[in-house]
Amino acid sequence: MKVGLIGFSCSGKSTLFRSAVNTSSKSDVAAVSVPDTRFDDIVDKIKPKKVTPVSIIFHDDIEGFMSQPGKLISQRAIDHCKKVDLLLHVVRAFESSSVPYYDTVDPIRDAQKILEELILLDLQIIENRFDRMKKSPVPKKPGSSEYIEMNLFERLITPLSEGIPLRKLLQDGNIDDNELNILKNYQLLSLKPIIILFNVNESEINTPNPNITKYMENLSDQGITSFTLSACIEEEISNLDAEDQKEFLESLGIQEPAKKKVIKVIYDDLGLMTFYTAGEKETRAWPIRKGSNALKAASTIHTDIAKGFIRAEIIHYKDWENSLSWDEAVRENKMSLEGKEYLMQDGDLINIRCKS
Ligand SMILES: Nc1nc2c(ncn2[C@@H]2O[C@H](COP(=O)(O)OP(=O)(O)O)[C@@H](O)[C@H]2O)c(=O)[nH]1
Ligand SMILES: [Mg+2]
Repeated sequence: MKVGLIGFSCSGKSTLFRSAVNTSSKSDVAAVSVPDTRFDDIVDKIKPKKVTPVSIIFHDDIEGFMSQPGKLISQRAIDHCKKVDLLLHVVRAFESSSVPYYDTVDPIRDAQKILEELILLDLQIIENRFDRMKKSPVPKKPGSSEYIEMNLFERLITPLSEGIPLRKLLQDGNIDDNELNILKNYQLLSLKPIIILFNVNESEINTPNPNITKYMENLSDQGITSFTLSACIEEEISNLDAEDQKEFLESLGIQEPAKKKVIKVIYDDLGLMTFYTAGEKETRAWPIRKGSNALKAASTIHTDIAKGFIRAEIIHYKDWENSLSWDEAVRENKMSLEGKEYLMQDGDLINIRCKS
């Protein structure tokens, strides 16, 4: 799972990137572990030799938007957006005379500009493809994939021209699974989940500007989650040890760093949940799409395990929580034996019986 930070230059992307990945290195790609108290508890009890939490790969955008005069997004920035699964748009909402900006600070304008630009880029691709298909002399048999694609693209032009992102059309059930598979070939940007982070003045983290709050409600109606945070404060927090962090958060009147909340939402927006394999050699948390079955979980672990699948032993974390070990939970009848079609639940611990 790749997450790409996007936004105008000097909006605070790299500051946030450093605070999320806890590094001062110059690399623009880094893995971040997903905070998970259930996993911490499992590891605490099992004390395995190796611990592997779920991680998300963050990609900073070194260049930022508006790096070319007259062009909102450079080809490099477009390619950066295409290669990730979720866009994290950092919007400048802090004032600073020492940090230059391309224009006055106007967070709503910037957030809106980028949302519109992503739609326009998709519209161009879809219109071009539709025109080419329409002009092509090859007949398109009703029911063929070309036929479905041409009809789909024709249908998408109007809503995109009206500023409706593909993400919303999908959410509202206007794109079916078959059509979604076609769209996936085109790396369309308004189809990707997006989260907007308003990087506000340090004094405003608990009392954001009412215009921003109102706009955030508007975004929420469109199915877009947004947060206000201060990149500078996040960076300060990430440089403190656990004890000092707690004190600092209390002094700011906040419970947890924004980073934690944002990672949770990223995970949710990507449609993911977690299952665990709790071994003494290695205890690992695995991400899986919500609605996946036990066979999918097996293939996430290893294709050979999926091939030899016999049964899945499942104990849900809630049932496992008060047991000291897997064996004890089994003795207490907390384990169920499930087949390939069993629908995995967020928090399942799994052990797969398979032919080797
Ligand atoms: N006052 C203030 N300055 C910030 C904040 N976030 C970033 N900056 C400063 O803005 C400048 C640009 O930040 P950077 O993270 O490099 O922005 P990027 O171009 O979007 O990657 C740096 O000097 C940061 O210290 C903030 O929340 N408040
Ligand atoms: Mg940067």
